[in-house]
Amino acid sequence: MAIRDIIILPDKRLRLVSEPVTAIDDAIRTLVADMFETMYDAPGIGLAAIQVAVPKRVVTMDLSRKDEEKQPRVFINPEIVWTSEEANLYEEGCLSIPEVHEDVERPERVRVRWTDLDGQTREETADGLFATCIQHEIDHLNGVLFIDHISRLKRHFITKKFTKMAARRAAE
Ligand code: GNR
Ligand code: NI
Repeated sequence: MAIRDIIILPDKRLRLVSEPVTAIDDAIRTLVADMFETMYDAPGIGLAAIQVAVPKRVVTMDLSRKDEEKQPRVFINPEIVWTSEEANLYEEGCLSIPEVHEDVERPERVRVRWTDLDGQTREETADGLFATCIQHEIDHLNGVLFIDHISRLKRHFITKKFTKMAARRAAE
């Protein structure tokens, strides 16, 4: 297993639409193991494969708290098959946009269908943090970031700040 580098804004790869997984092979199992190691190290509660520069539809998640037992979950080719009418505001962050936190409005509950590591199709209705996180991660698989859901003005200044920081790093 290995901790992989997390790509950050304005890396254009974050805008790729990830490809479906067609076979759960050793490459996918290694990717998932590395994603967990990377996610726990960060630390984060979710991670999409594109954040470690792999454009495949794979998500890892663990919503357990520090004082609880770990609850690692893997979502392969996840899809939202239903969303509630009611919306919810949640302050989101993203490992690819470090130190930025903004309120995002999303459907409060979603029904999610995915494939697990054994190749089984699963379905569950998510609410609370699970609903927020799975929508955030599925957005990543489609090249969408949480800043796309906030005001243009805020998005503009966040993007500008990260573009400037990248230019400064490149000039060193
Ligand atoms: O670690 C993370 N925390 C978080 C908090 C609120 C809403 C979404 C998230 S996901 C984020 C990790 C991440 O960037 N996943 O893509
Ligand atoms: Ni994210």
